[in-house]
Amino acid sequence: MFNKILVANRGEIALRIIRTCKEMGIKTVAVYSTADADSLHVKFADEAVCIGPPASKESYLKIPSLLAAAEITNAEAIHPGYGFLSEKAEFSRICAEHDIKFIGPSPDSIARMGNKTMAKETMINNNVPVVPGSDGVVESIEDARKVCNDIGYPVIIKASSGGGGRGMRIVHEEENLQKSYSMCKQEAKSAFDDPDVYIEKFVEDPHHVEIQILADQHGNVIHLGERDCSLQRRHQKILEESPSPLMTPELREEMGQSAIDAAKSVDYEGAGTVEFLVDKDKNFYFMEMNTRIQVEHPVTEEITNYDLVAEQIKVAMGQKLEDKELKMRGHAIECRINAEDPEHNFRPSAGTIEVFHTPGGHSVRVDTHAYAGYRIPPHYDSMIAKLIVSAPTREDAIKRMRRSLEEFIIEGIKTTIPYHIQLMDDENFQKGTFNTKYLEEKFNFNPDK
Ligand code: MV4
Repeated sequence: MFNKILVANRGEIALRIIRTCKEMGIKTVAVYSTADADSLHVKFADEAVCIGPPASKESYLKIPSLLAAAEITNAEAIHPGYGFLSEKAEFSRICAEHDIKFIGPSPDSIARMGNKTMAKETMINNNVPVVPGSDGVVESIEDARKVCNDIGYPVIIKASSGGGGRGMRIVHEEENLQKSYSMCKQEAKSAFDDPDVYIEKFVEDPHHVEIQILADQHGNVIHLGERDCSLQRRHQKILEESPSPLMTPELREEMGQSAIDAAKSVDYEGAGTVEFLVDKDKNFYFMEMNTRIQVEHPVTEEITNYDLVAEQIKVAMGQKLEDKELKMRGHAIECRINAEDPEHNFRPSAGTIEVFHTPGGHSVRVDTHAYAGYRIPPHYDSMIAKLIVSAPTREDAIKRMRRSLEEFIIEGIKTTIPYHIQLMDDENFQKGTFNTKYLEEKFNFNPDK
């Protein structure tokens, strides 16, 4: 058993991790930048170490400061949360070199999934379905032309070191290929310091369905069903749910097995998510694997009864996963509450929260680091709370979410709560007929409602 874990993160996820540690009898060390001195994760941890100024690069991303904090507090393990250093192979490696257990996969697993062309090749070799496209990196415009003529337009060019929607370009006709190819390479070089790109057939109007997996150090991998994350804006997820409205038991079985195969192919350890696109005929294709705990993990927790952070810690300590049948009960939905103004194109809304009344009642969960009087620092992302509800059916979960959103009173800043309320009332959302295009191209938020 670990005696003490350092949480290398901030905000709601730091608090989320600290809560599970407390329940497991593990001491916690929080780290914080000077901008987060009044944050709840600092208050609720057993110890806290200031690691630098507000800028992430000089605090939450600064590996030497995090290791120094772990060493002076005698922490045996580091939980990276999501974002920041959670998917940096180098951080996983340096932790290992200092005899600190990184709660997550090995540097090698992270690196093999982080490079998208390498990941795709690994999937092909392990019979995980992928979108037809180039055989690895496209080295020249002549190569690009040949690939595109073979697979047909439209195509999508993606940066090998990209991911999460960064560094992609859609090309509808050959006329635009040369320009898009060279621009994509240039952008990839400046954004990721890696000009490599690859090409895929562009899947029109896809659904985003991801499978949660858990892997122990003994080669056992299980899946915990899916989350539908199709409701996004500018590659930011807005709402996630489980099960997916499009899922069938047969498709879940197939996608679950593919996700397990994906994890096994890189000797994965810990919690991970395998992201798939699903097309209108319910064909599914591997997109990428996220080698961290994700923001939306609570929807899986609420319907499977697993504490995913506890599972991460247990497998990191070398425990074996129990091989029991997956039970998914009911339906869970998560709305991300951001400090943004939906009436003004979601511009960030900084400032002090004056009133903060959280909803409650049956099967309502609020994961947040915010409170009345909390000043939102402008240096980090805008998510201030996650509202998660569950109910026996999707219809009931939508009703519960709507009433919980109305109970959630935040004053002093603008939030995305009004946007979510209108989404709950939307017919297509209620019917489950939406894909990744829906929020940006079809759904209309009415500020006057
Ligand atoms: C695609 C695609 C269509 N065809 N690949 C965006 C995030 C990254 N994980 C993969 N992404 C996409 N890859 C092919 N071959 C469309 C997207 C995409 C998308 C995917 C999931 C959720 C929202 C999206 C929004 C725009 C594009």
